[in-house]
Amino acid sequence: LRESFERELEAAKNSEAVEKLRVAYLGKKGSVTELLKGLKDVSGEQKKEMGQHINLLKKQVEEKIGAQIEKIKAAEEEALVASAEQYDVTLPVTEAEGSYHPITLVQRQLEEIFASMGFTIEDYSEIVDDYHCFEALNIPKHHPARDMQDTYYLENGQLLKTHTSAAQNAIMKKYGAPLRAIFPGRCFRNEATDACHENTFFQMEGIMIDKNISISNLIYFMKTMLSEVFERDINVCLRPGFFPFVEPGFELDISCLICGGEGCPSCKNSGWLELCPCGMIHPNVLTAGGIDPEEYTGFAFGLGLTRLVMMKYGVKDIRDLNSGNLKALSQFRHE
Ligand code: FA5
Repeated sequence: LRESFERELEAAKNSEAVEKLRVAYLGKKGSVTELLKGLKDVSGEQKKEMGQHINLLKKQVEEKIGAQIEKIKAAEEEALVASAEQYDVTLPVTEAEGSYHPITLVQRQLEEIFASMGFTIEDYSEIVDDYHCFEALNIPKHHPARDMQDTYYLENGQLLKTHTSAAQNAIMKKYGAPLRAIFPGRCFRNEATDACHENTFFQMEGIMIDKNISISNLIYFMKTMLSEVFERDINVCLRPGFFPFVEPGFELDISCLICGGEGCPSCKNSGWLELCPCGMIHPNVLTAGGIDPEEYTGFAFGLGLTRLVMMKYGVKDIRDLNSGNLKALSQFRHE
């Protein structure tokens, strides 16, 4: 039996053939299984001895089949790699198939708008520490405001940036005042997703610090940004909002452009979408950034970039933007 098994195993060149062999020897009615069943008719010492032999044979058959499967898998993978090598990546393409992601398109448009108003564009890490994400923003440890954002903590004690405000302190320290900067970035929050919430989304932060900056400057920049991005009139609602790093703070909502303000899943049936919280930078935050709040004031805003893209392009479900669905994304071709 052992000999015939080894012969057949040698001949089994693909996983299907090995599986057939496994069934033929180890399956319910397989030869080895039948041998084991036959033990019931043998008695005494002989039963013990035969039992040991058959079990050893069973173990060897199992091991050899396992090894053969590994060998075949490796050969199949190698064949796959070899066939991939047949593509000639140096051939010129007849037509470019790629397109920019709509978030990239809107981010670039915003960068242009703000650069034309004297803002610099800053980059910042996605992995940050507690100090930058919270403490430097006037959110001490155990402050209830930390519960406003469900944070992903890393094993080394650092965390994934929950908001672009996490870069404020470093940028203030880098440039001092006066200062105008925007910093787009990806944010992460451990929250349940729905049509207007993702666990990974983009924001774009902006800060402007100078002598005599007031709420009217803030309103002017918000209005300019929105009218240039949407290229049409939109309804905006500015209402008080609480964030420990601004005083006073505001929520800037826009009338939902998916339903025209009637209410739909994209705006949780309210007709409005929270888009760009903002406010006057809290003196404690300026101080932590090395800027004297007696001399300088400033505003900050945290634009929900992914939501802005939803509204601009009429994307009903925010999750579509992270889906990587090329068919859906390729409609946003850049002229
Ligand atoms: C903040 O993150 C503050 N850092 C914003 C800020 C900056 C306030 C500067 C004042 C001064 P909030 O958690 O509300 O605030 O998020 C800001 C915006 O990001 C929201 O209005 C929304 O448009 C977007 N946003 C927040 N959570 C999500 C999410 N889960 N999915 C998609 N967009 C989101």
